[in-house]
Amino acid sequence: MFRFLTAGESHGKCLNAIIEGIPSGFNIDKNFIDSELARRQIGYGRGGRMQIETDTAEINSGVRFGVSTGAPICLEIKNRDWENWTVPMSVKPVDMNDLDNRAAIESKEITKLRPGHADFAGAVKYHHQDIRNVLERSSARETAARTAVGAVAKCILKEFGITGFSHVIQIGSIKAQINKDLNMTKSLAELSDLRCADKDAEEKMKTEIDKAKQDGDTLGGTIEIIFENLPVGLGSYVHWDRRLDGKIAQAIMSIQAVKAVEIGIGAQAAGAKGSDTHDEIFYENNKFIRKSNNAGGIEGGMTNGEALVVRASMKAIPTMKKALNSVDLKTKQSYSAHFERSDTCAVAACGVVAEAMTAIVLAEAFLEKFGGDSIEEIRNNFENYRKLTQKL
Ligand code: EPS
Repeated sequence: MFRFLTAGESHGKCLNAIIEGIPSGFNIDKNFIDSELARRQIGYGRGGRMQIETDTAEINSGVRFGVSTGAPICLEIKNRDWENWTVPMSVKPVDMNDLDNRAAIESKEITKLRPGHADFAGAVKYHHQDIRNVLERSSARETAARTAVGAVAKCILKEFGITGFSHVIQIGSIKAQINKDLNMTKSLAELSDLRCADKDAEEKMKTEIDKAKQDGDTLGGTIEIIFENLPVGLGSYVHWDRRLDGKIAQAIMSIQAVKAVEIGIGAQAAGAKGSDTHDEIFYENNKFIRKSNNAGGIEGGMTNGEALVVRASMKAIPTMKKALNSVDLKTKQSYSAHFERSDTCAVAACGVVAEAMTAIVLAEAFLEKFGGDSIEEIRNNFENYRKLTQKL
């Protein structure tokens, strides 16, 4: 079973991920993982941290000569910024009688709660006096590790022709025109530093980001994630926790700042008639086909062979120069919320992370359906299923 854990703080030494359940024989390409990490760093409106970091993944185990062995894969991404945080983020106890140490730690202490962040509930739950302990792990920096894991998932999927991409369809109040040509959308999104395929909308989005930055404010938005060439029947209708749409929603919702997930026409389906919602079925050239994809590739919690279309909406980042009213955790007095270096808009990056999370769910479902311990075994299972379903 494909599963993973991540560890690491935003300004700690590194981020780690351990992935379990990758069968043997898959090409695990470090350059590809690094290129996915680089894609996550791009995005107009991102903050100063992205100028410090050049994320790359060290593969510490589970891969030999570029190929998975079946053993757990351990990935490590170093935080370059760590060298500026060795004292305030020290793992070992620090001598607080040393005035330099004390000053370094106190300068990074946070007590003014940020509304919208994990600060309040996290400090209460884990009984922290210094909100730094919450921020360090709740930070979206952790998504670098998920992106690396997602890249490994993509290495599995691409062996079977399954590929995916994301593009930004809204930032703040600006909406992009959606082009039905998926190849064109993908190429244009990859060329855009906002990952938006509509050039006119991209310019307007940049203006809106500049304005928000000037005002000390932040912006959210929506991305669309599309995966193609999926076999029919990943996921299942038989139990609530085997439904693939439910798994995708959980995975996407778990990304920092994501507030809504939709599949296909999503919330629009609530207002549409059944006759305008469901994708009619035809049989042409020995194939079941659809002429629309309002379902977004999932019916009854299973892939139906059409492209998987997922949309994720991200709220504006809660770390703002234009700080909101809040309260100091220690003194209980009213203050403006804490501000430290952050992004004005990270929607483009969120798209790359959402691709990674979708790839992880799909790889897990794929390995569950066609499972085996080696690529050869999985290929046989996959081919047998294909032959069997062709006889239908
Ligand atoms: C991020 C790293 C962070 C933030 C951002 C995402 O770096 P730093 O805190 O050092 O500036 O830029 O995190 C948040 C927006 C957040 O709210 O946690 C990254 O690597 O993506």
